[in-house]
Amino acid sequence: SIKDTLPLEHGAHRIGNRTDADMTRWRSQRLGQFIHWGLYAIPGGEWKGKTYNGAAEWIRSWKEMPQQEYDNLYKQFNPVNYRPEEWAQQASDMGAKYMIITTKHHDGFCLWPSKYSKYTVAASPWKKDIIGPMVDAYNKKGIDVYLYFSIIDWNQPDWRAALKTPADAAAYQRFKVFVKNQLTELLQRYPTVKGFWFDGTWDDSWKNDGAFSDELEQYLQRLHPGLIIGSRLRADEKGARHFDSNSRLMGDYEQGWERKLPEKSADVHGNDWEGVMTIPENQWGYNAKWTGHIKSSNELIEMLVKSASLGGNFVINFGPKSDGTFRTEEVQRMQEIGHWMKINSSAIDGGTDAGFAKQDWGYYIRKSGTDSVYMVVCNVPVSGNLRVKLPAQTTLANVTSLEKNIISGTPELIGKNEYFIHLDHKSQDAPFVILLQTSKEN
Ligand code: FHN
Repeated sequence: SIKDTLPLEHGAHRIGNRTDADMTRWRSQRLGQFIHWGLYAIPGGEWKGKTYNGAAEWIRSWKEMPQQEYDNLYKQFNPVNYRPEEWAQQASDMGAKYMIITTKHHDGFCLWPSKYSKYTVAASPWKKDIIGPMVDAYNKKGIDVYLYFSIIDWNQPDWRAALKTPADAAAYQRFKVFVKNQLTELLQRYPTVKGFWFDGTWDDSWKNDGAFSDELEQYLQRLHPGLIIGSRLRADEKGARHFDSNSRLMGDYEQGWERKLPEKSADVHGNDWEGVMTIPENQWGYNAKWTGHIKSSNELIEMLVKSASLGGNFVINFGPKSDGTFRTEEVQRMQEIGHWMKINSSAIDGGTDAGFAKQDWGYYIRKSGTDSVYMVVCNVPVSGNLRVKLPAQTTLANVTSLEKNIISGTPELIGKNEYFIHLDHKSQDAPFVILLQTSKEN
């Protein structure tokens, strides 16, 4: 609920979603690939025989690992098997339409040879830029690239989580110049990128400087028209994040859906949104030992479907090994999701909330701006009957399944605007899709 009671200088500057071509494209894409890659892939969640229980990319904050040892890992960064064309090919085969790469995570190590830092790939045995060849390879496959950038930077002496003294304030002033320089550098080096994916913006130092993040966002979007920036970057002048103190979304889409998804359309308030998901529980960077529940391809497909049905994008995270290859579990999921997408992607691309009453068998997805509604069936009823209740004054004009031999006969009218679609066989090993063409009653 929008209160709109406070006059805000650094709150939301736009009401409603962006309607320009870049954001329309983002909205049609729906499936993305996230990649967390950096020095943390070298220890992979282990140090001197001990296992770190947190997220692998946070191992530097573990008391068992001396920070100095972490900060020297760059001397071992040498991904001799890094083949960006293969990465792009497998992302494309998975059906990803965009990707997000960690140019710099919280540790501050830059995967591009930044002229503003000594802690970059240039100082590693690999020496070469990682980002440029990646952007080129993915773009060649028609995949848009977004740059993840952490504001938290454990390597910069001027970075502060909080400003307690005048010296802190002076250091943070310098840090802000450094951030702006790096971001400008990234846009100049990689002009085809579509946006920044900001992270590490929760510290007091950042939250209490809403004026800076606001000016920075406007500056970046002037420099690179169309640039997409989610709601994690900014805080308003009262320190409210994502949504300003009048409950209006800041940034181009809601970026707070991390390892969780909305349940119903009311949860997203009509805003563009994106969910990011790990395959294991909370591991973004490479961890040699995945523990706990590991999501199957079908689970991830169901999450993708749910996201599209609620008008959002779904981004699956991968954490490559330090040599530049992907673990088999990840390769397998990319292939399985890709296999599913080859048959069913028309239900996902440009998908949005259908506005139909939810049914227990799964999710409805409307092809945006059309009368085509896809049913994605994730739970088959033992009766073999799929209930479809259309909105008032709507009739079912045509029903087809994207895979053959799924539907038996024609839909049975069982009530006003209500049907059973009968299944030919009930056993399925993956979600399946039925396309409904509806028309308005005269
Ligand atoms: O701390 C990070 C984490 O390592 C990872 O990068 C995720 C991705 O959304 N973001 C932060 C936690 O919110």
